[in-house]
Amino acid sequence: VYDWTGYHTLEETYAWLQSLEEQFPQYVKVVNAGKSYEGRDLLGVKVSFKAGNKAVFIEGGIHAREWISPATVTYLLNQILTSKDIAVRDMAEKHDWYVFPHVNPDGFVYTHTTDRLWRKTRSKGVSCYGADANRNWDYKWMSVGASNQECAETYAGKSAFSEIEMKNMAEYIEKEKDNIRLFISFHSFGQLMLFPYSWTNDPAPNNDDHQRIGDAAAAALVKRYGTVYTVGNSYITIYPTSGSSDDWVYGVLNIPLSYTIELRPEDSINGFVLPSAQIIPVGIETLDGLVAMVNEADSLG
Ligand code: 0X9
Ligand code: ZN
Repeated sequence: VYDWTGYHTLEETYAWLQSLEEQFPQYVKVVNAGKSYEGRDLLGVKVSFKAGNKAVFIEGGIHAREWISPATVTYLLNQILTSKDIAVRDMAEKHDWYVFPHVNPDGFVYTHTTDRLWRKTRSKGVSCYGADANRNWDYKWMSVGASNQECAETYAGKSAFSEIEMKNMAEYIEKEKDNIRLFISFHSFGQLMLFPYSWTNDPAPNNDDHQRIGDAAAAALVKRYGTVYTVGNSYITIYPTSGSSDDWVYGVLNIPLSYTIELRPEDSINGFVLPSAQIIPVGIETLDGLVAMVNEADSLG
């Protein structure tokens, strides 16, 4: 059975997504945003308990080695579908959910077969493979915090949306954008809740809303096990970047709330390899944060 006591392969998670559609045919639809460079599907699910809800879009796995991201994303999805907790049920059923655990499937498979610490996509270049999928989106592309060197870890790609996975995800999100109020991209690590902009230090128009909603989420999350998150705009709180998915959905699609959440650990010699015993605690505390984030966002109207 599919559970959260260990990390899963792409195949296992995709099979689990398919099984959800069979288990909850009235609420869950498997959706496919297209193919990856190596021909894998970009699978997600759309969850809708009733018509007329605004949606939350959850992106996972854009960086291949950050295994706690897809693990947490699937944990949250499972809770949205099965939790009996009143606050979770209320949040779940008042929103539609788009959940894509693996937007960089080729990279993820490569972390299982060959190099556990692979970050990028797997498109073939002249001397190296892959681009940083979180530098490849078509908004302020290559303006700051990205590299034009093919072999660099933050290589932005030959051009904006050169990576087929990001082009396909962007087209999918754009198609659904009128429905989407909140976008969340899960990464690791650092225990941060980041919001736009990341390409400039100028505050985004709704900086204070982003800060307040992020603070509410961090305050709820810390109560569970004492895990401290720092909340702030991306440019200052982590470092300047451009061409990231969160800035694109905010800056180009005008989706009003957009976060990048850097999960556990806070700091470590090898922070991308989080012991699997932490998947469930991370899931539990992150669900607390999500409930508070969504409630606070809803109170904005
Ligand atoms: O560099 C990144 O893409 C993120 N850090 S990671 O260690 N997971 O690679 C930080 C992204 C910060 N920028 C935005 N949120 N746009
Ligand atoms: Zn990342």
